[in-house]
Amino acid sequence: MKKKWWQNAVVYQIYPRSFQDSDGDGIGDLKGIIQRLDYLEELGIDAIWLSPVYKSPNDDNGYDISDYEDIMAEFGTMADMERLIEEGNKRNIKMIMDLVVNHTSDEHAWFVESKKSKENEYRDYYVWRDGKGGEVPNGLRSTFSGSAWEFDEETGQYFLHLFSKRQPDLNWENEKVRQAVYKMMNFWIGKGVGGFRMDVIDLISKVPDQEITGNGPKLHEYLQEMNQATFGGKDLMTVGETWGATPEIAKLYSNPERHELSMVFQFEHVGLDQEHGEGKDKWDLKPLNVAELKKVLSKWQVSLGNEGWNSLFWNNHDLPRIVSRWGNDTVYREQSAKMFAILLHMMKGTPYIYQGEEIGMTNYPIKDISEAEDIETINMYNERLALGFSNEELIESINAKGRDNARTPIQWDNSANGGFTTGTPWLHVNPNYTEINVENNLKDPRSVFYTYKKLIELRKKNDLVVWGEYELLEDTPEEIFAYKRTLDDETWLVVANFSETPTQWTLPAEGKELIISNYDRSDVPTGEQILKPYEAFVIRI
Ligand code: TEU
Repeated sequence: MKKKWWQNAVVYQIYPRSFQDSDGDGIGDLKGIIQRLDYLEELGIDAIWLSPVYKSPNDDNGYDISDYEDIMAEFGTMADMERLIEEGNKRNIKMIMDLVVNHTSDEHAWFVESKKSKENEYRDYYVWRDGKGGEVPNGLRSTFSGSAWEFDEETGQYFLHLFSKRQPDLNWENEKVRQAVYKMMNFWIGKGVGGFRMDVIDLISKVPDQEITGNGPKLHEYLQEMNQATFGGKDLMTVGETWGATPEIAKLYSNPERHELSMVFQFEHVGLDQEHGEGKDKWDLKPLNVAELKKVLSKWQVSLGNEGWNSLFWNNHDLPRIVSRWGNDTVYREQSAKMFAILLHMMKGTPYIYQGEEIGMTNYPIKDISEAEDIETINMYNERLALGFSNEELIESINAKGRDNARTPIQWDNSANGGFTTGTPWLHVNPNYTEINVENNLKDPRSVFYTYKKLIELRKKNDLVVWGEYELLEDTPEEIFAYKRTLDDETWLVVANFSETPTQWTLPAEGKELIISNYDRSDVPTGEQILKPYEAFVIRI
């Protein structure tokens, strides 16, 4: 495989609304991001995945775009955006744009036209169907609750929306839609961006009448067409969000010979703490089984081989904070946060850090639904309440899985609102900002931040981290997650105690050098060990 810049890169995701406010309106903005670029340079990242910054009525915080070639007024102007790209490039930080093209906002000019009449030249930009016997066309459901079909009084037809009813799905069958998207992508490429993160890209080819929405028949054809028309041959990075990917499907996207994407986000590990089956989804909680996690992550590590590339992540703006989810966000917060960092960043693939993860930020538990901002959460709450679920169990699910958990403002220092804004923040700031914040992390050489920084450095300095073979050690106590990375004649052993009880284990080889650890250790671990709560280390063996 020909080596690419993004194969030894580390990407940092910014959710602009919650990153840094520069003008006191309580909403993060582009100038705020520019102010913090030096901090990100200090961390050592190579690229920023910027959640959507385009013009949007914010029904889904920017994932409902009304103009792809304009900037959301709350975030700034196109001139600010150009400066952000330039200031990033000066620091070798590329801007990866969020490409949300499965749907637009209902305020996008295309949809405004499309709604006007059945004969309108933009009618076919979206998916319109007649009802069946006065009912919706079929049983397709929206991810944000309820039917995926919405009736339009004026023209007497239903339009498809796999997300909110203010996010109508584009009709990718229409060649004009595809060409308009490619033109817009080239507009951004012309501005010097480093690539694209493609929102729910596995949904773009669908056969709505057969209720096929994911992994549709023309998906890969469209991606090859897009590649040719836009970023192909341009050394840009692309990552597709693909909830429905298996390793075999991931190879279709990311095998360089197929000329589609650099890599995809797969979500198999993300689903391990939910019940599966009819009517069940992420809100139906189940405890994580560590053995399953080891199996799933290891499967992805080995199965892509040279025919694809992995992305590595615990967190994003849709997922709860990992330290609260599968670690311990009170007594062992720092230890478990560092354990997750070590486990993930020593794997093969491109790691993604979600803003605040690098300082060990935690979930924000709400007491009442009135505190929720996220449309997915609010719709689910109303739907399930009507179905007879209790308020208590719904709040429990929301606190475990709700998207607001990851969206609380970044805690920069211990001044009011964690230094995020001088105004009223759009979403509650976690009160633990007085303790957990960037300033405290930067002052303390033992902080979570410096573990991330060191892990990034290790990746830059050691080909083994980027290219080494991965091998899971099967013969361990269940809560010990241990794997080897090997390149040529060098082998590193990564060991993590995925539990808050001390666990005994005898290392399978002699430790020769301690590479990194999350407890202060002056020795090189070797022989029998009693691993402390969430203890993790990497040794050369
Ligand atoms: O997410 C896709 C998606 O399916 C999520 O809604 C996901 O299922 C859910 O949050 C997990 O519970 C992408 C974006 O990342 C998300 O923020 C958007 O809301 C969504 O697409 C629609 O654009």
